[in-house]
Amino acid sequence: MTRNSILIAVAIFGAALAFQAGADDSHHAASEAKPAAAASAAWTAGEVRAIDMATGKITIKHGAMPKFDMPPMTMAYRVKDKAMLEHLKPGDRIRFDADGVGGEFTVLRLEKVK
Ligand SMILES: [Cu+2]
Repeated sequence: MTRNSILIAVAIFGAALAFQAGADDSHHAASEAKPAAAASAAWTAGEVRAIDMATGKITIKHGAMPKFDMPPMTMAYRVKDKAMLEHLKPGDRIRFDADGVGGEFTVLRLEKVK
C-alpha cells in the first residue's frame, strides 16, 4: 500500500463512521418521537354492528376519525387479535383505536363503554 492509498482508506473509513453516526441520530430521534405518538392515540367512539370471528373482522358504526380524515361511517375493520372479538355483540357501545396495518384498517385497542 502506498501512503496515498492508506490516506484514502482512512478517509473512506471516516466517512462511513460519519454516515453511521448520522443514521444513528435519526434512529434516536424516531424512538424519542414514539411516546408522544402513543400519548396522542385517540379513542374513537363506536357501536358494534357485526362480528365475524372467522375472518377476524368487526363492523363498527363510528364517529369521525381525524387521523384518517374519516367522517362518521359504518365500516369493517380487521382486529389485531381475534380474541378482541370475544364478549362483543352487535349493539355494544365501544371505543377503539385503529391504524393502518399491512394496508388494512386494523383495530389495535378496543374497550366496551357503558
Ligand atoms: Cu371508517
